[in-house]
Amino acid sequence: MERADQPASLPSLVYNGARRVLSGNWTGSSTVPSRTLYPHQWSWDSGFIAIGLRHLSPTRAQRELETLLAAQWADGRIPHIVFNPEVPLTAYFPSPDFWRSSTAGDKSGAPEHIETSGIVQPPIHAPAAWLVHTADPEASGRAGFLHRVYPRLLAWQRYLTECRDLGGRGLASIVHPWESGMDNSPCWDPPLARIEPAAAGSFQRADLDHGCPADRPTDLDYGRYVRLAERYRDQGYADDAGHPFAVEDPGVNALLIASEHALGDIAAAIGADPSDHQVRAEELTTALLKRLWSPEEGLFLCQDVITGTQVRERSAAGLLPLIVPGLPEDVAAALVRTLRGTHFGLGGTTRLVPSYDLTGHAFDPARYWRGPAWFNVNWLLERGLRRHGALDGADAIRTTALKAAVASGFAEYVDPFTGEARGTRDFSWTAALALDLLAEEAR
Ligand code: 2M8
Repeated sequence: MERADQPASLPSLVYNGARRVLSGNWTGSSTVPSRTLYPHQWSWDSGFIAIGLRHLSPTRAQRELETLLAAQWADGRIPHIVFNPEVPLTAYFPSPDFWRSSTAGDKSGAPEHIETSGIVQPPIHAPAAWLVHTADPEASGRAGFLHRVYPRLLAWQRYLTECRDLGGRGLASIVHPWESGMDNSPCWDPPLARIEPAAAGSFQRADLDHGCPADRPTDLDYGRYVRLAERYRDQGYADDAGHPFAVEDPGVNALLIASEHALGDIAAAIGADPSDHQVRAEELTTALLKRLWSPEEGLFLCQDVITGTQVRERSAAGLLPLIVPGLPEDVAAALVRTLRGTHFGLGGTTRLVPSYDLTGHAFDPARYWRGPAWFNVNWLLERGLRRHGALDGADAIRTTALKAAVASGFAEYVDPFTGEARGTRDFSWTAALALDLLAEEAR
C-alpha cells in the first residue's frame, strides 16, 4: 500500500493514467484514438485498445471489437475508420463525404447505415479477440463472444488472402500507404512517387490543426494519399479493377499469419475444426519467407507488386515477423541481431525501437513513421522477442515503454533516443498497451 507522502510507484502511475485516458476516450460503444486528432473509431487502434481494455473490463473490450465488426463490409473488409455521425465533418479529413462508402461502396458491400472509409488496416483483430476471450474465458463463453466474432473474423481473413493477393504470390497487398498503419514510412516513397498528387487546394487537411507540421506528413505526400483514395472510391472500392499502388508489406503479412493462428485457437475453443487454419498459417509463412525475407539485410523487405521490385528501405515493419509462431530459429535470431545492431540500436543507442532505420537517408526522429518509436510496434516486438526466448530484450522494451508512456503523457509516439513526447497526448493504444505490459510484468 502506498503512503500519501510517498511518490506514486510506476505501476500505479501506469494503471491510473491509462485508465483515465481510456475512460476519457470511450464514446459509449468504442474508443477514439485521440479526442482531438482522431475523433472516430480506427480499425487497428481498436484491436490494440481491446487488448489493454481486457484488463479493465473484458466486456468493454468485447464491445470495442464488436462495434468495429458491425461496420464490416459484405465482402469481408473491415474499414480503417468507422465514422461517428455526431462528429462535425470538419473535425477530420478525409471525412465521410469524401469516402462516400454507403453509395460508392455499395457494390462492394459497404453497410447502408454506417459511414466508413473504404481502405483497411493491418489485421490485429483475431489475435485481439483471442486475448480478450482469455481475460475471462467463462464469461466470454456465457456471452457467446467467440461464436459471434468467428464468422466475421473469418470473412476478414478471406478478404485479405483472396481479394488482396494482388501479386498472386500467396501474400496480401496494401493499396494505400495508410493500410500499413505506418502511413508515412519511407518504404512508400518509391511506389508513391509514381502517383500524381491531388491538386493543392482541392482538399483541406485537418491534422495540422492539432499536430505540429514538422512531425506530420508533407503536403505533397498528402496530395498523393488523397489521389489514391479518390481513385479507389471512384472504382467502387473494387479490387479487381487495377491499383496504381500495390505493395506486400511484411508487417501486414506477419499479422495475417498471427491472425490465422488465432483463428485456429478460436475455432478449437468453439468446437470447430482448426486444421484448415494451421495449414493456411504454414502456407502464408512459407510465402512470407520466400518472397520478403532478405538474408543479406537480416530483415524482411517490402515488395512493390507493380514493378516487381524490392523496396530497399529498412523499416520496423520488416522486424514484425518476429511475432510469427514457428518462424525458423535462424531467421528469428537474425531479426534479433538486426534489432540490436546499428540500424535499430536496441539496448545501445535507442531507448525504444525506432520505426525506421537510424542510418537511413530519410531518418527523422520527429516525423511521423520516419524514425520515432511507436508503442504498438514496440509492444509487438516485445511479444516477438519473448516468443523467441530473447527475454532480456523483451524485458528492456517493457520497462522502457512503461516509463516512457507515463513520462510522455501517453504520447502517440516518442523520440527513439530521448523518449521525448511527440504527436498527440492521451493516445489510446499507448495507454492500452501500457496496461497490457503491466499485466505481463505482474505475470
Ligand atoms: C494514423 O493514421 C491516420 C490515417 O489513418 C492519420 O494520419 O490521419 C496512423 O498512425 C495509423 O496507424 C493510426 O491507426 C491512426 C489513428 O491512430 O493514425
